[in-house]
Amino acid sequence: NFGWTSYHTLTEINNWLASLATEYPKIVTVIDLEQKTTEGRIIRGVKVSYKEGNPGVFLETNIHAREWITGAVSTYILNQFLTSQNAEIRALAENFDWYIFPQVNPDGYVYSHTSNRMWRKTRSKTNILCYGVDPNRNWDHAWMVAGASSSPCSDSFAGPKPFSESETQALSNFYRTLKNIPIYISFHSYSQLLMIPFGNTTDRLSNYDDAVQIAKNAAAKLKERYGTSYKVGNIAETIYKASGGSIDWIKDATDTVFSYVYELRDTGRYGFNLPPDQIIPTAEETLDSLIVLVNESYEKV
Ligand code: 0X9
Ligand code: ZN
Repeated sequence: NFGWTSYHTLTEINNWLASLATEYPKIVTVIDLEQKTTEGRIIRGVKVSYKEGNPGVFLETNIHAREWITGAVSTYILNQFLTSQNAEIRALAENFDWYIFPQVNPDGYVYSHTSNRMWRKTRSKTNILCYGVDPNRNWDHAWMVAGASSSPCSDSFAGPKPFSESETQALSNFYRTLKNIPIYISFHSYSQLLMIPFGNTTDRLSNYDDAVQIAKNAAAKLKERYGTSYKVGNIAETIYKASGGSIDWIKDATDTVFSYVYELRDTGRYGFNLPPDQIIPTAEETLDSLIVLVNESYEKV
């Protein structure tokens, strides 16, 4: 049975997503992206829609394979949207159409289970010695401009060209087919940060003041439950310069008004190996913050 006291395999997650569509046929639709991964796997997400005409929110998680907490938190949130009796969670679930893709780098995720727990990248072969491209350096925005490597053996290898990866192609091509998605959110780990574009420059977005204020309000809400502190700001000034990330392309190349990236727990004690007993508390506090982040962002669209 699916739960949040341990981390799940890709197969368990994909089967669980399919089971939701059976259990909630009027609300949940499985979305298998048209393009498969390098190793031929399906990239599966769901759309949760309670009514016609809702604005959309897109949630992308685990683009970096080893960041297991991110996919665990997005499935927890998805489950809450379907089962919670809390009024604020119900409103968030029912007043937006949610596109939730828990595992957008399935090959890497499988590899992080079977071979190397610390695997980050995709599993494409650009070099005989070293596999994989950093899928969060591969999007076609300021590609290879900052904090990205042209060496196939590097963990931040941006790829031979923008959108070289099946996975970033699959996701960006699908995203372009969607309409009315004012908000995009990506979960990474770890560091406890909540950031806005861009990764290549500290230049301010036209809606920088709103985005930062909203993110600060969301981080304040997050802290209320367990005291977890998050830092807020532009990517380049908060973590480091890093270009070619998903939220930057989404903000620059599509009509999406607000895009955010979380770096979930912790700050380094366990790092990517966050113990499974922290899945539920991390998910609860993150969902607390999302209620603020999404509602306040939508007011400013
Ligand atoms: O380096 C990254 O891609 C992210 N940090 S992580 O430790 N999870 O790898 C930061 C993402 C910043 N986002 C963009 N550069 N768009
Ligand atoms: Zn990451």
